[in-house]
Amino acid sequence: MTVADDLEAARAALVMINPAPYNAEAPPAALVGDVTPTELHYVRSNFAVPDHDGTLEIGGAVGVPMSLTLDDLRSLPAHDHTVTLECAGNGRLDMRPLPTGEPWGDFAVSTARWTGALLHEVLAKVAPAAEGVEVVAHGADHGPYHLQAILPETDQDELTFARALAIGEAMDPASGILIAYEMNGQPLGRDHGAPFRLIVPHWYAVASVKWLKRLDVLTEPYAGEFQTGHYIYQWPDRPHEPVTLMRVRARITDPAPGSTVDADTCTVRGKAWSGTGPVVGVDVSLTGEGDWQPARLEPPRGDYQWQDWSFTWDSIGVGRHTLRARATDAAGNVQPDVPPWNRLGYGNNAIEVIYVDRR
Ligand SMILES: Nc1nc2c(c(=O)[nH]1)N[C@H]1C(S)=C(S)[C@@H](COP(=O)(O)O)O[C@H]1N2
Ligand SMILES: [Mo]
Repeated sequence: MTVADDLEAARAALVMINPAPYNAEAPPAALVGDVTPTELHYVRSNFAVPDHDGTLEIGGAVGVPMSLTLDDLRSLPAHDHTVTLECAGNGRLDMRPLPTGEPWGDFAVSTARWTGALLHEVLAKVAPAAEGVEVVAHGADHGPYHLQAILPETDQDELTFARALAIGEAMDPASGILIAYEMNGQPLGRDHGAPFRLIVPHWYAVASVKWLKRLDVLTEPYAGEFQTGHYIYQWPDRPHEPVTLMRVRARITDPAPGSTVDADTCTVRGKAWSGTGPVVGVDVSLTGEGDWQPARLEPPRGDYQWQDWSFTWDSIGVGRHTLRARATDAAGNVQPDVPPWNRLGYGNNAIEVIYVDRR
């Protein structure tokens, strides 16, 4: 099988947003289970799928620079983390005026079981210098970035995807960051970052650098295009802020939007997640106004993944109904009614509204 066939098969079940670079949403079925089947996991790439030579170079301000292979990573203790990834641009299409950027609907979110070595254990081997402030991760992907760069100093003819994390976060065992080489028990596929990638739980997925090629410890903050140009909330009325943790959000997975229910009772189901969470409450409204009623929320099955919720909807009258679901997290964050508009269209966690008819 050629590489092209391989990718084609891997992409067959997704909803394409852009053929090149390939960007595709998950179908609604991706949100039903605890874990999204690999072939239903959304894909977001800024450049074409790159070749990767199979090594990870680690350097910069470190005592012991290293080059690691997949086998080297596999020889370290393996950890499984089930992680919900959401693109910061998910829901961009719902913002007005419409921001520039990939036109994502609401399905650039999925959950997979990732297996790999812990980033902090790998970094401990290279002995980061005391003056280190950030770790920058470079992907193997690169290419022209014409008409897209925000920073004037960006090389628009040849740019590489790179993102930095604070060294404290990268070295903290509690952050759960993986250099992952398996997804749902299989070697990583090419669209998802083969042979290995970062998985940074709780953050918008831009932090989870695919096709990981280099890690460098820096003594000055990193200011590349994907760090300080893109992935910045450009608020209309307050200072710009970097995109970091996923904002609290609930989705309704059942009934489907626009569907018809036959009985006068039905179970409404969905998912909820937050990077500043866990989610501590989901409320449902049947009026389109306030009147929030508590849903039943399942406890988190892990530290980094979405939670299930359900709500018994009784005495459904014949006709059209609006259904809304709103999540609140442990930090007290609650979803807004209206998307928090920003120029590049990130972080839309507005309350979902669907319509359902009772026959
Ligand atoms: N090297 C590299 N890593 C990357 C990206 C990229 O363009 N290049 N895109 C990021 C963004 S914006 C998202 S949302 C996630 C998507 O991961 P997935 O395609 O496995 O769902 O990868 C992140 N990692
Ligand atoms: Mo993203």
